[in-house]
Amino acid sequence: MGQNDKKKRAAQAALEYLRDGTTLGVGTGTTVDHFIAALGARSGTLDGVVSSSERSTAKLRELGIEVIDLASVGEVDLYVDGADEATKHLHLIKGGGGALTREKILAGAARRFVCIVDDTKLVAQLGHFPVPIEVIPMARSFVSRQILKTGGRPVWREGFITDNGNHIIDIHDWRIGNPIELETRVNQIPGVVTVGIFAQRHADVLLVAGETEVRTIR
Ligand code: A5P
Repeated sequence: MGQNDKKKRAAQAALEYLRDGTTLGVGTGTTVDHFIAALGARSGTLDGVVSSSERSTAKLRELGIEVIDLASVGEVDLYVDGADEATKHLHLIKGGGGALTREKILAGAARRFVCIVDDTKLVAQLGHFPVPIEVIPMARSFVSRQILKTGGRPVWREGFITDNGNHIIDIHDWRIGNPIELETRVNQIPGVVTVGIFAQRHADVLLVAGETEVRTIR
């Protein structure tokens, strides 16, 4: 079974967490695209859908699903999103697609965060996948210099502008022994909007699709 089929399976498994009247947050990425496609028929039973990116909003609207503002509901019952790396402690790296800021807001605003991945993304320690950081454009070089002091190698994602009008720096070569500590440290650098380490607010449930089954890690 290919990676895309596994992504689809993980996405389908997340449907079981939907209830009638759920206010749903929808993440971003190719795994979530499968979730959005599978959502179609179920969307009428939901109370509202909040999106984490312009990309997901467009896909939801294509299916005739209305998208509401987080500001109008304050919280969501359930947030479903993918990840670039995940550990059995439910810590994640996210933001490969550049939507990390709105994703982190939705994760924070969610009563339950269900993360859907294929088994190639399950790792013992985070950091093989470069960690995205969204920065205010004028702070890009300053933040990069601060990151060098932490042992990371910052690479500007040139030409990419986030939905919020900011830039992304991808941090290579970080060995992330303590994700909560590193997330906290990076959050304190002026100019950082969001770091793609999701450890303080980690997933509540991780659905990992393998060759034969979807494993649930809580
Ligand atoms: C988007 O910004 C990311 O956080 C995605 O959730 C993550 O990159 C997973 O993407 P795929 O499902 O496309 O692998």
